[in-house]
Amino acid sequence: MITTFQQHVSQEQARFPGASGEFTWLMSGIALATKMIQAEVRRAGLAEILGSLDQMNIQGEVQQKLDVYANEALIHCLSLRESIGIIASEENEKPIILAHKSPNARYAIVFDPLDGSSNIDVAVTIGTTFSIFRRPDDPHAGDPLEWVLQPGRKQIAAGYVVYGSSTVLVYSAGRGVHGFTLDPAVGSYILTHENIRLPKQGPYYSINEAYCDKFGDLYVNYLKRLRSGVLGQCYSSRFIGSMVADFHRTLLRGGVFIYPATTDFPTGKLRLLYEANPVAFLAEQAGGRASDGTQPILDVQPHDIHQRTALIVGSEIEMAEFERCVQDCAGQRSGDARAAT
Ligand code: AFP
Repeated sequence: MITTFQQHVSQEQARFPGASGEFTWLMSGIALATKMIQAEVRRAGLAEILGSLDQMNIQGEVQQKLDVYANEALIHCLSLRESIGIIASEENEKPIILAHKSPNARYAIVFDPLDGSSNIDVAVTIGTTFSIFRRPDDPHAGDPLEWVLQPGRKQIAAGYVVYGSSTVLVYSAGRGVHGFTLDPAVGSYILTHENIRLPKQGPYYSINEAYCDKFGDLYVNYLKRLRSGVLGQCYSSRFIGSMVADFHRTLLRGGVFIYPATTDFPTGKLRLLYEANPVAFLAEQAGGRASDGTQPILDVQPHDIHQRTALIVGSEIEMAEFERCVQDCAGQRSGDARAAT
């Protein structure tokens, strides 16, 4: 028997007595929008939708036409859901405030409509990431931004869709991580990866190594240790340049994905809300870990919706080794400081 994404979400929701069905309805909005996006992605070369719009988005990046389409598809499909009080998109400077004052508005949703968009024109895997928060206890108090400026630990669900050799939706609502592959013949996401567990150790590390002169000794030493065989194996490297695709491989095969702070991006390049939080939630649900270099990503209190962060995410063994390197580095620094006094 096949299980569709819709059936799976409904079954999950049915476990909660008194659930209104609004969460299922919200997730169906994500499913619909991502099917629309994947249809455009598949036709990209044909539909003359390739290329840039020659305009900058809030992050100072050139917006791609597909970015704009993906953003509009998600906003359109989700803003019809009365249960959503606020939407924050990587593509919009400010959050879109919907019915946040209505008692029916119970959720905030944040998303990156098209992650890895510099890969669009070269037919490389890209994706959509999303995360969902419940409204704060007192939805009428204070700034509506409070709905989205919650630590990642408060996400009630998160996920992504990769538009690769197949289209795969991966999500967790706090009860394991599940993957669904789009069957283009019937237009439904079908459960293909039930209860995904991140392997304890994997064969790959994934980092843009061309920046090794731009990230600190901590990361240089960590990579050296991975290459040295100290973890009982030789590593191979993979880096696609679409975080969602790099994370998808890491989730299924194990290993570690790293985007450290660099001299160009001193606080990291990836966005905490749209990119790091959803993958950290999935990684922890699947038995892995995610850090910003100093603390678990999910414990970071955001102060800005477009805040950037460093991200190290992956399997238990590689993450434990990373933490060991952090401690060594701190020990080295305090030793150096003592020697200097
Ligand atoms: P784009 O959406 O501009 O392609 O950026 C993608 C991304 O934020 C993330 O998905 C990649 O992991 C990272 O950038 C790649 O950045 P570098 O090109 O600096 O390695």
